[in-house]
Amino acid sequence: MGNNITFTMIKPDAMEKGFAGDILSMILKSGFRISALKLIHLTKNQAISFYNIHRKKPFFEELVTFMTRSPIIVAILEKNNAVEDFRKLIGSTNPEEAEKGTIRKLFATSMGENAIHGSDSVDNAQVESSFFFAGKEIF
Ligand code: 3AN
Repeated sequence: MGNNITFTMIKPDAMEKGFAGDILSMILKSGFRISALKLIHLTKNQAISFYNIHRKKPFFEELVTFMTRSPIIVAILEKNNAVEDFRKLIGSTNPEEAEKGTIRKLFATSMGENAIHGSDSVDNAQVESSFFFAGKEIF
């Protein structure tokens, strides 16, 4: 699949505020195709494992608590240059620095509660997609 897919999560803050529909609409209007999608409530172990690279960071515990707070939407998105284009669409990690019109500018509130995840590399897009989806769940 090369650089044609990215992985996303609509995070607890955005889900709780009812932004999922608007966010999915923006994603589709930006030319991404949804090739897998489901609603899940992350367990603590899943969150720890998914964010393993951040385990030494001071915000790690806060991140795990936040990500397990409410059900989230996880999805695989397909488009040419998906990883880079999706990072542009979601905006900077810090919503205050996110560009106008990006998902985080519109829907995120802070560095921690920043509404949405997007894979940061082509390799991670594959790893993260496989973390949540079996081959038969990807269309
Ligand atoms: P991004 O999601 O933009 O790739 P990363 O990979 O630096 O950002 O961070 C992963 C997640 O960790 C972020 N989405 C955010 O939820 C959380 N995070 C990052 N920095 C902070 C921070 N300073 N305080 C609280 N949470 C943070």
